[in-house]
Amino acid sequence: MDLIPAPRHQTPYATDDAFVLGPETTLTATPGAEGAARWLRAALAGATGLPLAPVEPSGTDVIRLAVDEEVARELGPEGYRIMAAPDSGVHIFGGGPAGVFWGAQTLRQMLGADAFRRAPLGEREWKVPTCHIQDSPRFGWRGFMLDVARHFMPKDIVFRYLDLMAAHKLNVLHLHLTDDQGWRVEIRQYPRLTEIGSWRERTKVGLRESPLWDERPHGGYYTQDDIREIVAYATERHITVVPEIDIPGHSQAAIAAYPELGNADVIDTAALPVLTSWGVNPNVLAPSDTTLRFYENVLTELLELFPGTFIHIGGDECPKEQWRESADAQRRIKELDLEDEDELQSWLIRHFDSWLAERGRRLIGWDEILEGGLAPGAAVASWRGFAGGVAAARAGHDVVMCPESHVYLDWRQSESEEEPVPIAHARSLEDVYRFEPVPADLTREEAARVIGTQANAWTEVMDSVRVLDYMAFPRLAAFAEVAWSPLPAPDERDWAGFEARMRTHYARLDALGVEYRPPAGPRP
Ligand code: TNX
Repeated sequence: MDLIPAPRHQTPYATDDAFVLGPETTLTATPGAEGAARWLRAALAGATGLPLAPVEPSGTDVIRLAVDEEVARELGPEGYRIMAAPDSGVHIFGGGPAGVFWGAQTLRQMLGADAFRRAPLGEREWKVPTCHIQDSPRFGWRGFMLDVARHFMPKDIVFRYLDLMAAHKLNVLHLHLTDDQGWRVEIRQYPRLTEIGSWRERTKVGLRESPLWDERPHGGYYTQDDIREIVAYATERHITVVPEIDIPGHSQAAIAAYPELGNADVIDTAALPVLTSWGVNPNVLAPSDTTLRFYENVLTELLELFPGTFIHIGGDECPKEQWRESADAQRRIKELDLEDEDELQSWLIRHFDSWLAERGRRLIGWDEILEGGLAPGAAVASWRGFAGGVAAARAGHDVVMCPESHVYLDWRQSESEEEPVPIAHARSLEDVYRFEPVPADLTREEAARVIGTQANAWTEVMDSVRVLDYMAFPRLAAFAEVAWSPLPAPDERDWAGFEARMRTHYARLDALGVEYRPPAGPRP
């Protein structure tokens, strides 16, 4: 069956002794399992052409979906159990609605690669091998970050990736919505954020010496209704969408729209365009009351759109030169009795930490938010290696491990010159498969602070879904197994076994039309 991610327990299976789906097969769901049943019926109706009617089951020609208390106790809300046999049908018991849904995803994989197509190929036999599966995730946060700021990804790409995430049992979509090069979400109170901030003049696709030019302006944004639609689509798939509004660095698109947000006593902020180059940018937000009120208002609108607990406020790569030169910023440091500019950034982050906490939400930020003192309720996304995450876990903070060294999907996949323009060094599929999110030197208690892991797709070098597919897959499949399955230590992982299962998985990705990097390299 070659399931990916691998389930916790799976009995040997028999394809010659299988439950066969037919025109009479019914699909039933008890309360709590209807959502998964709706998804499964729609997903399989495309490929199989079978009605899978939701009528009361008669006999054993049935797929039953149910929420089950015993499974909840033993495997948690995301856990599930599948029992399949020709004489009893298929049973999917989930610990909660999410567990039933992940079980339904597993069932689709059990049916074979053609179950991933959108329309039937003709007569086919749809077999569910006789077996018993028991499964539950290792981490609660199994994330994928999509940078829609550097290159805007229209919402159909987001829906596509939500489907791909669900197929791999990933459950957090982190949308990087703002950066120097673009602002991608409608804010009613500040229309210039999208009127001005969502478009830029032509930019280089790639870094420094790259000869590639994208000879046209680039832009786009999501309306608030688009966001509601994305969040609803994600929710149906048990995926939480975490929005990121990056402050106080990576904010030039916002300053281009509202120059009063920048350090106007240091530079002419009114002359700043939406940035057309990449990298770390000195033009950062002023640490002023104007900035605080502005972002409180932005976040107020975002809280209406994104119901999840966590709001990401960035915090990465904020050069402090302008704050050092700004009389206003220096006055603020004195007033607040702070040591330096790092503490000033920390003060800004703390402000939003308590602002969010008062509204029942939690702040998450990149590991730079540790510098100058971590806000009390903050969770940390550790990207510059593991050290930030380790320090945060030791200080009792929740951590999402996403070190660039292992899970940055904009890094090349081999040293071959023929790889598409990448950001940095080679990180192969095997490197990702051997990624261990919890450093061995953490105590049990500290390790429990690592609430999950995330793979990040920064899109400076990805200007289309084709390049995104190539960079994300197959590595995202290996990452999903790291996030979901209880794998042994990196050196003991069964890489050959994973590669063998991937052969079946490539056929699934082919059926879905994913343009993954071929295992033989850029030119197979
Ligand atoms: C660093 S990761 C950044 C991003 C870039 C990325 C490229 C992080 C928090 N900041 O702005 O896109 O490197 O790999």
